[in-house]
Amino acid sequence: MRKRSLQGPGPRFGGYIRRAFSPRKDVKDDKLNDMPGRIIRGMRLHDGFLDVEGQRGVVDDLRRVAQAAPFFVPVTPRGQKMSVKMTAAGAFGWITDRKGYRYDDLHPSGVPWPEIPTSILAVWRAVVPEARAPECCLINWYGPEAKMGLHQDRDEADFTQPVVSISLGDDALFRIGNAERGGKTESIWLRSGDVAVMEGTSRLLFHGVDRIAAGTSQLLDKPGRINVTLRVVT
Ligand SMILES: O=C(O)CCC(=O)C(=O)O
Repeated sequence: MRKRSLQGPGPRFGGYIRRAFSPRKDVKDDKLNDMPGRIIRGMRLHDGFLDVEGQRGVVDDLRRVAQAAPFFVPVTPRGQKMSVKMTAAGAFGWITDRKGYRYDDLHPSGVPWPEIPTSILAVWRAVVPEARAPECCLINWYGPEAKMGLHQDRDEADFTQPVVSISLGDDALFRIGNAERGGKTESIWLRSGDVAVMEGTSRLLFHGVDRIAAGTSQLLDKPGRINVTLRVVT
């Protein structure tokens, strides 16, 4: 399939990924292990993984993706509009409409998805160096009122492969639950530049976003949040 190249001015592998990980003072019970990042229910959270320059670079690259593959309002199989807008890059985009949840190799307008920007691939390689290359870079736009219900990421074929999530813009209250629906959940604030990895025991945990704290970040040109999730699909 023909793919348009949408890379920015070039990889910024040098300084934009923070090498010094300092746990936040507001975070209690940090359980650090041999890789940087703290563990919450098996999910690895790299606080402040991207510095502001790195975040801006990723946002610029995402603007180019959205020019080629515009954000759309997804509709659940029951016909309910989701509150986030979505687009994607990579070989596949995740979509939902009356026909169901699925990966598709075309944007709903019929054009192929753009390539995953190198600035985003660099994050994947840094945090999950052993994993296969991501095939989907799902991009969610949260306006101030948007949220995402508790769900599992399970439309992929190989659950041994991780899901990597990058937060940009306003803070989000992220809820993480269990491998089955129900039971106790835990909530944490995800902030701009944070990177979360769900793999192993956390790969199939229910998770969602309860709310956005509008105006907590100046990264984007309006209140809201972008979340990027990278997945291996096949
Ligand atoms: O916005 C987030 O942090 C989570 C996004 C998510 O759960 C998803 O795209 O499946």
